[in-house]
Amino acid sequence: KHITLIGAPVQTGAWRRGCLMGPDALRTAGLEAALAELGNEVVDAGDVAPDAVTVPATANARIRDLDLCAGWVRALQAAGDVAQTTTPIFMGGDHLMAAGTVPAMAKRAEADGRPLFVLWLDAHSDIHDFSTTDSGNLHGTPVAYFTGLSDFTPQFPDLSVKVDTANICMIGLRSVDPAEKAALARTDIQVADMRAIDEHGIAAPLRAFLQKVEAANGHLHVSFDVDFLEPDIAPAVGTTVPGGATFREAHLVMEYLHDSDLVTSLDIAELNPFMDDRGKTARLMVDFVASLFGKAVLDRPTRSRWT
Ligand code: DIR
Ligand code: MN
Ligand code: MN
Ligand code: MN
Repeated sequence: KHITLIGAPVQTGAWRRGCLMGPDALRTAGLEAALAELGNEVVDAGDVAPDAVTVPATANARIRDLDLCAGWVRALQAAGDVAQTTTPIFMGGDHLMAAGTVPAMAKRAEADGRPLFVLWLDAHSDIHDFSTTDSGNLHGTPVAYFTGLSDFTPQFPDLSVKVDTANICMIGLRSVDPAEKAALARTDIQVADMRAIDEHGIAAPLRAFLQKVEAANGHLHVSFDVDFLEPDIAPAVGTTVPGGATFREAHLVMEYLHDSDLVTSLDIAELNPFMDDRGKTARLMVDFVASLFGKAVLDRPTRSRWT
C-alpha cells in the first residue's frame, strides 16, 4: 500500500492539553518504520497547521476555542484532499480531527463513485452539537457534523458530501451523554456498546459491518480513539473510561480490518503523550496500526476470518 502519514496536532477540541504531541509521539514510537517493514511505501507529509479564521460565536457560551477549532476543521478538510491511490493515516490530535478528515474522505469516495463507511472505535459517540455539548469540548461533536445531523454552519464549512448514518458503525461505547443517547436513537448508526461486546464478542458486529461495506463496494474510514481501549493498557488519553477493549479484542479488530482489505483511511485520535507511561500507549498504537496494515502472527488465507 501507498501510505501517507499526515500529522493533525489539534488539541483545542479537548479539555486536557497535550494532544498536539500525538503525531510526534507516533513518529518517535516508530510508526513509519513499522509500516515500511511490512512492505508498505510510506511518506510522512509532516504536520498540518490550522487556518487563521475568526468565526461568529455560537449561542452556547461553554464552547471552547471555537476559532482555532474552526481553523483546524478547515485545514484538515483541505489536507485530506489526497489521491485515490494513497491510504492516508491521520495522526492526531484530539477527535475534533474527524470533523476535517471524515468529510475529506467522504468527498474522495464520492469522486470515486463509491459511498464512504466509517468505523468509529471509541468509548464515546461524539455526536453532540454546538447546542447540546455541556463540556464545551468540540471533540465531542464530529459525528453530528459529518453526518449533517445538526447544523454547524457558519462556524464549520458547509459540507457538499455527508456521511449516511446507515454507513456508520460504533464499537466500544460506554460513555454516552443523555443528549447523545437521544441523537443516536434518531439514527440508524449500528452501535455495539460494551454490553453487546460482552454478550456477542467483538467480532460479530465488526463482521456484519465489513460485509455491508464490501457489498456496497464502499471506502472504509476507521476512526480509532485511544479511549476505545482499556485504560490500563492505554493510559495516554485525556478521557479514560474503565471497561474498554482489551488488547486481544482490539488486536482482533485490527487483524479483521487487515484481512478485509477494505480500509482506505485511518485516524489515530486522542493520543495525549503527556499522560503516557514511558511511551507505552504510543508504542501500543503503532503495534495496532501495524496489525491493521499486515503484521500477523500467522499467515492465513485473506478473508478467512471475517467472511
Ligand atoms: C464527552 C467526551 N462526551 C464530551 N467526549 C470524548 O465532552 O462531550 N470523546 N472524550 O472521545
Ligand atoms: Mn472520540
Ligand atoms: Mn473517546
Ligand atoms: Mn498483530
